[in-house]
Amino acid sequence: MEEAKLNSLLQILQHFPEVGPVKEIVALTSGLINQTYKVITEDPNACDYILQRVNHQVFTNVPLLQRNIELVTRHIRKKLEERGETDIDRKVLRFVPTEEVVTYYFTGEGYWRVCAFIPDSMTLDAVTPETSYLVGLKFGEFEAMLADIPEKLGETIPDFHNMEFRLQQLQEAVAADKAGRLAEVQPLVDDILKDAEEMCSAECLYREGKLPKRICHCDTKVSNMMFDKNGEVLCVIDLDTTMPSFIFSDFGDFLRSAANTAPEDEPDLDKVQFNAEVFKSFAKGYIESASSFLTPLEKEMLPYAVALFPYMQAVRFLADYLNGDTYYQIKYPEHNIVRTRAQYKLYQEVRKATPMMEAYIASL
Ligand code: GN1
Ligand code: MG
Repeated sequence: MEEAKLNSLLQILQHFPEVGPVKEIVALTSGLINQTYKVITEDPNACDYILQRVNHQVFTNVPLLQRNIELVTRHIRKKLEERGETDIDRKVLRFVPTEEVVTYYFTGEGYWRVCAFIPDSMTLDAVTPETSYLVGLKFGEFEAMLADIPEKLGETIPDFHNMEFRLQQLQEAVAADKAGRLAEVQPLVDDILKDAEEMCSAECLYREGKLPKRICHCDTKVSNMMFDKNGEVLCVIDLDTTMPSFIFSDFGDFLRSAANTAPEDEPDLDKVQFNAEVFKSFAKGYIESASSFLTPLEKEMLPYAVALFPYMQAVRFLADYLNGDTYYQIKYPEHNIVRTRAQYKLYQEVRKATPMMEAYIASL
């Protein structure tokens, strides 16, 4: 890392008095939205940290976002203490306060935060049916622990997983055709829009008072879960989108990455298949720990959730492609349309698997 960059990061760290003398700062590059660094301290017995700049173009209200995170982590910590858990700092994230006793520092240009790094932990890029059962248990438990949080959390990205809103954004992108790409993708747009009404059923049921919103993680991909060296699940990370949503968000978005046999941007559509074994073990774990709060309708609609997320992601990638790639970082010009096709293919595979999913959930 160049000297000037390092010095500016060290200067930011000065506002977090807990952080001791720093030995090294390493950039971590896996996230697409925030900038992330690992801060290694000089004292080998002292804590290391994760330093992050929160993207405030995407998360426009960082104080609200950090307030959500503080409330959520405090509530989970309390639950773990009440249960008599040991080693709690490995089971819930701990954000470090600034001298102003908030958990973010604004430099005038950007918002920064510091989180204690959990030693001997790792993330995974893929799951086996065995790990997805444990991850299912954990996500259900995460939601169950937050079911009685007394404070009201804000929406860090309003309408984030609102299918009607995402379709409206797509319709606007189609109408504007800013990048002149519509003609080339019109057949795909038509195919996707055919299922629009059906995919919005959660919003309709919500308006009819039949579906609740609960505190969900809303970014439950495989890589947002920490494991210890033995592969045991420790905790959920990346809490930026933790907010009120349908429980479909966590169930569906996890399987969108975990039960896809290919990456989310796989160009060879034959490789994009739905892994039924991962679905079954995740569903089993999730329903086990979420059964304390799930309503019969929520449970019955879990197969819909599995279809909803690749569908929503296809809609979001397609809108960004039509808008000229302004939201998602891309690695090549066609990236967003390749992603769209891969997510739409996964959606079609999930639809084919729906009778199997319904029968399996009914059997639990
Ligand atoms: C974004 O940056 P990352 O990978 O955590 C997006 C998710 C999408 C995902 C698709 C705030 O998440 O909603 O599912 O890309 N996050 C935001 O890979 O838009
Ligand atoms: Mg994220």
